[in-house]
Amino acid sequence: MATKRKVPGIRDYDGPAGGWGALKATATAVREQMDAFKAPVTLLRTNQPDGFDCPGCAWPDSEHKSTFQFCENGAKAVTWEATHKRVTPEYFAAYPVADLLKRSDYELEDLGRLTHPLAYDRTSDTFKAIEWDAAFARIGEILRSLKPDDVEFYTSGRASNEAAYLYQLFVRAYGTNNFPDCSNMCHEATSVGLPRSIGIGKGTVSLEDFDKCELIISMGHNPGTNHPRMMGTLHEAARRKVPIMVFNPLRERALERFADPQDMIEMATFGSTPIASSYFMVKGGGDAAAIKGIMKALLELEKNVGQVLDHAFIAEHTNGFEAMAADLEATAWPDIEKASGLHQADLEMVAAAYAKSNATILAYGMGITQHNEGTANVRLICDLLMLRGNIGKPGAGICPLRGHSNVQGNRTVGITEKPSAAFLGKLEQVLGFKPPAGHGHDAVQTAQAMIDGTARALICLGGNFAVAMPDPAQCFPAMASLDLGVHIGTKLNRSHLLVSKETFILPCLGRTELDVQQGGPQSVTVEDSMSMIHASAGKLKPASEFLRSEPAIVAGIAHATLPGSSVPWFELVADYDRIRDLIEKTIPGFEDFNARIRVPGGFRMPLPAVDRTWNTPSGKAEFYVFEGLHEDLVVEGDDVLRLVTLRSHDQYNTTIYGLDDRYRGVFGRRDVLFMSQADLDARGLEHGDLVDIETVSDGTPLRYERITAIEFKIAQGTIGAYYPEANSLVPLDYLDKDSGTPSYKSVPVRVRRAHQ
Ligand SMILES: Nc1nc2c(c(=O)[nH]1)N[C@H]1C(S)=C(S)[C@@H](COP(=O)(O)OP(=O)(O)OC[C@H]3O[C@@H](n4cnc5c(=O)[nH]c(N)nc54)[C@H](O)[C@@H]3O)O[C@H]1N2
Ligand SMILES: Nc1nc2c(c(=O)[nH]1)N[C@H]1C(S)=C(S)[C@@H](COP(=O)(O)OP(=O)(O)OC[C@H]3O[C@@H](n4cnc5c(=O)[nH]c(N)nc54)[C@H](O)[C@@H]3O)O[C@H]1N2
Ligand SMILES: [Mo]
Repeated sequence: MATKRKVPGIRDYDGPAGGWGALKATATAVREQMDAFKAPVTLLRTNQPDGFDCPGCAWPDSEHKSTFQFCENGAKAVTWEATHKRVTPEYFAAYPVADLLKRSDYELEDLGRLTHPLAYDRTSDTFKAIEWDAAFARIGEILRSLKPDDVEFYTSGRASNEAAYLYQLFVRAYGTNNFPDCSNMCHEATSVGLPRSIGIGKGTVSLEDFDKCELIISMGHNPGTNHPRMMGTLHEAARRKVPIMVFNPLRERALERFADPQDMIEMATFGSTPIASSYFMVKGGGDAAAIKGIMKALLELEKNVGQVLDHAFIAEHTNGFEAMAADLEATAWPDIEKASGLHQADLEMVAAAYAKSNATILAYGMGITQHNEGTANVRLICDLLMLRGNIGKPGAGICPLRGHSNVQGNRTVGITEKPSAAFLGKLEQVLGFKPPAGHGHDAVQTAQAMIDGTARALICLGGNFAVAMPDPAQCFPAMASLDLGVHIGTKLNRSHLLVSKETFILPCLGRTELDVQQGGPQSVTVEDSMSMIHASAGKLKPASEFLRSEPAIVAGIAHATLPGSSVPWFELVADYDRIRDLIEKTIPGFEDFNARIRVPGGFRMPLPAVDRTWNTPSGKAEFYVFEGLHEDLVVEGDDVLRLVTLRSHDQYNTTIYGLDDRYRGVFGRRDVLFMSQADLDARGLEHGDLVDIETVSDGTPLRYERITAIEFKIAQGTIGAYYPEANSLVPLDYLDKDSGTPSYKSVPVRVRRAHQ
């Protein structure tokens, strides 16, 4: 083979993930963002019993009280928030919005922490400082003039339980259930699929289960980057010789080999540990076929060898086995192989390992949920686990890897566009107002209402709504057509700058900062991916004396919007124990809330499925029949490829910390398209060629032009590009109909050499 052409910024990455490279990257993050003497103390407070919850990911800690768990990307999240950089009113005076809009997402956030409440001034095209009370009064005035159902209330999953609860209370007292949230773009398929199968929309495993499991199957997630503390757990399991079987179209280095920075010997000897025992480069969107293949092989094993299925579990605890088995029987192996891109023998090998394991965990992420059939995918995973009784058994279970650090908690405390009648009844009983009963908008419906012109205002508790959503060509202008935009945030981002008729940026305290209210220093609570609730208390001096806490800002808006409200907004904010008392009174599972969060480590929310109690209409766990093999719209044509959009190692969703993606060998740039050698060859392309991408669909095609194709170990037929840049290729109506989750991982596209 000819030697590979040199492409600027693209190198092979030969080392393991983690190790000294991770320590070096942490040091760089500290050096660029923080005062060197403050950083060690801050980082050591992360995930300590009296410290703050890491704003990075939602992976739990061993009892939340172990010694500091090193995590490069957690350190980046912390230093990014605790940075010494500030973006002040003087800066805003000097740079009009038109100018700021020319900056990259990275440059915008790197301006530093917001320091003052700001209001947009159209005459000068700049943001100007405004008094808090004046901002609240004007926001309240506009909200009172609008129909509640014409206002959208977005939540990004960083908000604490206390902030989120108060926010939903305000929004429901105001009169709508329009609660688009980041969950709608993320694990909504989990929240919809799991209750149908096992009666609760949350994962069933705990950290202790990882100590007892005999097999781990990992599908569609990239923990080395997105849940780095999970790598410690996988590393331990691998050392216990637990087989780890990975399904991922890309070769992700951390899933292949990892050096644990906590492991002195490994660090001192430059050693590393292989993670995946087998790595299956499934096609993007091929997991459903792969799971059906594994289950088919399992049923064949049962027939030929016997004692493979957990018959007692199936008989006592489930419904629908026969129909599912009949569907598998009718599914042909050649079709499974074609749709998954994997060989029958490989899937049989997985089935054999699965049959041998007495306790299996299946962990998954966005590679499963962000497809047209994301909800069905989640249900197929339940099917697979249920065949061997792997739910409600020590060492076994389903492990959805949540995104934002408190996205699960936000849902628990009422951020949902589809509230239950029981919850609304409780709110009415305890708070004395009648909340609206109809379903509100989710994220895509919100964007659609903005585009149609029916939505008139967007209020955002965190996040970067327009940039996170598909199809910026439609979503960006829709922001500008609103009467009102309000953004509660820590750092400036593009959504703030897509100004509406009136726009306010309200700067809030971050997780790391000391939050003092009338009743003294406050702590908040969060819920991790394993349903553990614990307290989080920031200690740093706030980035500016003008910042307010999220609950205080919500209370300010609520008070100004609803003058006659029966809810004592300011009293609640004076002492967050009072918000927690209300949570306890209105949401099951929070008994003795204030007492229990004062115990280090916190407590676990009830998970009936763990005790094999199934809160489904039938009272049993439900097998599901996934019709056919395709997770996504089938588009004919030999030259059609599947685009998956991905996070780099140096980003947190729309927050870009830097331009490297070390483990994939990309440095100083993000304008690359990962392609297999075979797909390059088929188009007469070479590593490093400039290409154009175009969607294949009935409507007008979406385009991404002049991106550099690079050769990568990725399944043939699947290509990958970075999010959010590649959102220009995701159609807004291309989604999972059951959950409304955009199919960010399965866009049918064509790739051609770029026009010169
Ligand atoms: N540092 C950091 N941490 C984060 C985030 C971050 O951006 N940065 N984001 C947070 C959030 S909100 C979330 S939701 C999580 C996201 O965490 P992940 O779920 O890991 O998200 P992605 O990076 O989108 O990557 C998904 C993985 O799925 C693979 N994949 C893509 N399509 C398919 C498919 O069809 N099948 C299979 N089997 N695999 C596929 C990709 O190759 C990639 O390895 O991480 C959270 N933590
Ligand atoms: N193409 C494509 N698109 C995707 C995805 C994908 O995989 N591919 N993933 C989707 C997923 S899983 C998600 S979760 C969404 C993410 O969507 P969002 O949650 O909306 O986006 P973030 O980038 O996490 O939001 C970053 C902003 O949050 C604010 N912020 C940070 N910390 C705080 C805080 O403590 N309080 C407040 N109030 N604000 C704060 C800052 O102003 C920062 O600019 O994107 C989705 N979009
Ligand atoms: Mo997410």
